Amino acid sequence: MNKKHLAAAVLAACMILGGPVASWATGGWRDAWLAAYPDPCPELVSAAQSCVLCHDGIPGLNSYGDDMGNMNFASIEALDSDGDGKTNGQEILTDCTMPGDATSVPVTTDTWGDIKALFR
Ligand SMILES: [Ca+2]
Repeated sequence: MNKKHLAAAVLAACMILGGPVASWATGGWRDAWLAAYPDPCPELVSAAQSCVLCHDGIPGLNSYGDDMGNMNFASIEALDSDGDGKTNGQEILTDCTMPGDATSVPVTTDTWGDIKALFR
């Protein structure tokens, strides 16, 4: 099995197993991210649980994952990791878009903050 096949197999296992990967080293990052952002939109929770929030392959990181030097996620909220003009904080906290994917755009003109405000 070459590296490409191994990476694909690990990514598939991560996406299929979801919960059990919590015991992996990278599961600690996912859990820390979910603890730091306890109320993100469901799409970002799903992305975190399936590893694609920070990875574009295993062990490859996307631009947001590359910017994570530590688990202080707030310290990279002001950055625009994917270069789409929106800060990571804006993408996570209001737009519900992927901070490591410049092609990820809001599905509605309402922000996640607007939607949450409807239920306050
Ligand atoms: Ca961005």
